[in-house]
Amino acid sequence: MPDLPFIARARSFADRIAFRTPEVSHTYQQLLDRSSQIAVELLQDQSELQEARVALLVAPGFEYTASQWAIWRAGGMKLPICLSATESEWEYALTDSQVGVVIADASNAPKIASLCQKIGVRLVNVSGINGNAVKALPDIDVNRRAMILYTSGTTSKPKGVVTTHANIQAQIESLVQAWEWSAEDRIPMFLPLHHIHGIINITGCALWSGAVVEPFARFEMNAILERVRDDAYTLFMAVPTIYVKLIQALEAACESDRAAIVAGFKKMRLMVSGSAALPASVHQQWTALTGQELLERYGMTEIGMAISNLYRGERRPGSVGAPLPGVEVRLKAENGPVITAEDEPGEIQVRGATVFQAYWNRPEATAETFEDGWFRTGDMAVLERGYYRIMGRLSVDIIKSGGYKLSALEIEAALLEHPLIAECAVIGLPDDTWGEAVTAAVVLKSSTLELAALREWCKGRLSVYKIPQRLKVVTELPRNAMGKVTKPAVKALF
Ligand code: MCA
Ligand code: AMP
Repeated sequence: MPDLPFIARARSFADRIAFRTPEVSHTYQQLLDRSSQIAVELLQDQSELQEARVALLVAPGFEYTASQWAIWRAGGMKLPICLSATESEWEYALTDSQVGVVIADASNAPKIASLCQKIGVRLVNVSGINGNAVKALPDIDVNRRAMILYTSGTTSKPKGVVTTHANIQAQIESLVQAWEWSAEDRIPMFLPLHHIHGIINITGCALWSGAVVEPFARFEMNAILERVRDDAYTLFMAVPTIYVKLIQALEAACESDRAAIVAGFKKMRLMVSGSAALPASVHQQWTALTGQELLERYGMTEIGMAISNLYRGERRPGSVGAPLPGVEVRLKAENGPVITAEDEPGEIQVRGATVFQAYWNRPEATAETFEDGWFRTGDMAVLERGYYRIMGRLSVDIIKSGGYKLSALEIEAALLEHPLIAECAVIGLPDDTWGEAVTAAVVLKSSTLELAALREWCKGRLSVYKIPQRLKVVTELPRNAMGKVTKPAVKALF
């Protein structure tokens, strides 16, 4: 059987640079060699991992991707976990997916060592692997399961989204075609690598194309802007919050700095925004500042990217564009017909090779989310002059903040552990920087509760982006006749 396609492609780019940092560059050949070395360590005396789950807690860059490729080449399923998550969030993902091995780098291994010991999982410190790879690696079919990504939804705890190698390849090929990726491209990678924006749209497409990735540990604005000034990039992909922060930075910069940075942005061949709604005003401000027309696109963990404005064609502020190559999109009225007319809102439903296989160990949830073979996104949209415009979500319990999808129910469950909180309702309120701000209305058992104290208490219990930004103490939560909290009425309290 031939190599997995991404490996075969990497061989064809062997001498090209895959990753570049200020200190060191690594070629595609080095990526192949290192991944084979790590794969041998993962395999030990097994001939292949047979879809065993291997979690990845490695900083973005060469070692992260070498580890990812190692898992795949050894026949495992990759479970990337959030570097800044709390221990209980890690424990949930590791136990729910029945992970057998955690790969961590030297700086992260100590942080997860005691958890690995507690739940009986093998911890591999990737930084310590330096043997020569001598073992033949197994043949892996593209229809094998490759990845689990945990995504928040309408249930309190996140669900594991399972994709095959074929799904991942379809997601990458669609974007490579639509946005005309080539081996001449150079892109910064500063988004977290436990979500598809970073994994598929940036790193996956770049390495499929033979392009150069410059990894950053996080959104290190000053370092990234230095490289923009150097004309280091042809492409740039980010969430709306980052464009808001860049606009603020450019407006605050002195004339000469601003001119130098703007010149770098101007030269790029494409700048993309996604993961959350890009306000038309931000789109227009960015064009006014840099001359670049952002290309907005729409996607979801379960389906990769589905809809995009055109690379060569109209980029309409406030719209997400038309279906991407290989992706079928329809709008459907709830319990009603498929909508074929323009200007009539409906739920976005998606079909195609890009669509995930199942939620990990949740057959009912998987079945519920498909209708006649179409994946139900839970997002409402309307078709206007050939382009889709997102109108909102069907569930009030899903919050998008800084590009992260959060479950209000998960945050409520955590807040109810607070000794003073008797009841609570969590909502997302519009926020100019974060898209939505996590906001809590609480009924107390006694005493008072300040936002600062609540935020302090949440640290270590919830990831930073889940911690409420706004708080209101109320004597009772608004409820309907059935006694259920009405979230629109909760929003009206603020
Ligand atoms: C952090 N802070 C926040 C939030 N996050 N405040 C309000 N709301 C938030 N969501 C606060 C911190 O507590 C801290 O406060 C301060 O902001 C700086 O935190 P830090 O984490 O350092 O911020 P940052 O580095 O500037 O991060 C902002 C970010 C990051 C770069 C936008 O959130 C990010 O990388 N988001 C992207 C997530 C992503 O990739 N999503 C794609 C999912 P203090 O200073 O007081 O301590 S995939 C997806 O959605 C689909 C498939 C798709 O379509 O792509
Ligand atoms: P995730 O679960 O993190 O994959 O987030 C997917 C969700 O992000 C989608 O269901 C949408 O609600 C939202 N989303 C992604 N891109 C856009 C966009 N361009 N405009 C509005 N919402 C978006």
